[in-house]
Amino acid sequence: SDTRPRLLLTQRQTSTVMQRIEQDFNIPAVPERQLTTRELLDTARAFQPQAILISTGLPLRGDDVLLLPDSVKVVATVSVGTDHLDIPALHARGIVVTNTPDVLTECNADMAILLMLAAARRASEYGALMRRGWGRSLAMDELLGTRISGKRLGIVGMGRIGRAVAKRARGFDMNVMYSNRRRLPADQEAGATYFSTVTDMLPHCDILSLHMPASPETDGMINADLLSRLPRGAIFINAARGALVDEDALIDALRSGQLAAAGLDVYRNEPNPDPRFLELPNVFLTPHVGSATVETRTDMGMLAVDNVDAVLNGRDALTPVRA
Ligand code: 8YV
Repeated sequence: SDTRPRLLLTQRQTSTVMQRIEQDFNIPAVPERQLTTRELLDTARAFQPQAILISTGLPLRGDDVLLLPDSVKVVATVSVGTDHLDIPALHARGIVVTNTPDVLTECNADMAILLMLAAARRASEYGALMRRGWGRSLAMDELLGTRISGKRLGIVGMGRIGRAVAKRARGFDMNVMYSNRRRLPADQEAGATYFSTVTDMLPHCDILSLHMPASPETDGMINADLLSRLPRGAIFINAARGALVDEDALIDALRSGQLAAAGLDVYRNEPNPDPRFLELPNVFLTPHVGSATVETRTDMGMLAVDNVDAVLNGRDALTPVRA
C-alpha cells in the first residue's frame, strides 16, 4: 500500500511542482479546474489528507473549517494573501497554516508597474484602436497619455511588495511617498517619504497604488471620500485586493474624471468583476495575474510543498501564518 503522505491538491500546479508532488505524495485525481469549497470538503472527507494545498479564490472560512477531517495537519496556501482563510478557526483545530511570502514580491511589484504604465499611457485604448484598424495617423494632440517620470506616486502599505514598487518607481524618477501603520527604518524606505495617514498623503498623489492585505478593517477603505481627496485627474492602481475598494465609488470617480485612469488586477467579485468596468475606456484590466509567471508560480508551489514537508516531518514550517 502507498505509505506516502496524502496531499489534497485543489488545483494543478506548474509542471515542475507537479513532478515533485506526484513523486513524493499520494494524491487523488488532479482536478481539471480549481475545486469549490464544497468539493474540497467532500474530497477531504473521502480522502483523509494530512495536507491541503489551497490558493486564493477558494474560501475556507467559519463553519467550513469545522468540516475538515481530523487527518489534516497543514493547510498550505499558494499565495501570500490569506484573506480566503479563517486563520483563527484553522489554528483552533490545531492545523498549521502556511503562505508564500517573498517569492512573489518582484512579480507583484512588476504587475503594479505594468498597470501604472498601461493606465498612464492609455494601453487599453491603443490596443482597441489597433484591433479596430488604425487607418490614419493620430494628430499631435490626440489620445495623449500622462508622463510617469517626475510624477508623485503614493504607496498605501509599505510591506515587501510596497517597497519593491517604491524601488522600481525611483528608477522611473518618480517622487515616491508611502503611508503605513508605522514608519520604516530609513534604510528600508527606498527613498520614499512617510505619511502617517492615507488621508494626509492623498492630496499629494498623481498616482495611488495599493499594497496591503484585505481584512475586515481595510474592507472598502478606498471610498468616495478618500478618492475625492486625490488631485483631479489622478491615476489609481490596484494589484493587491479588490475588497480594499468601494467599487461604486471607483467607477463614479472614473466616470466623472476625478480619476483620469485606473489599472486593476483585482476585483471584489472574482472571477466575475463588475461589468461596468468593461464600459470604461480609461481602465486597463487584468485577471488577477500578479504572480502569474512560470518562475514565480513554480517558486510559490515549491515553497508550499516545502512547508507541507516540514510540518509532516515534525519540523517548523518555513513560512507559517501566525495568528
Ligand atoms: C494568487 C495572490 O495567490 O499571492 C496572492 O496573495 O493574490 C496571487 O498570487 C495566485 O493567483 C494563486 O492563487
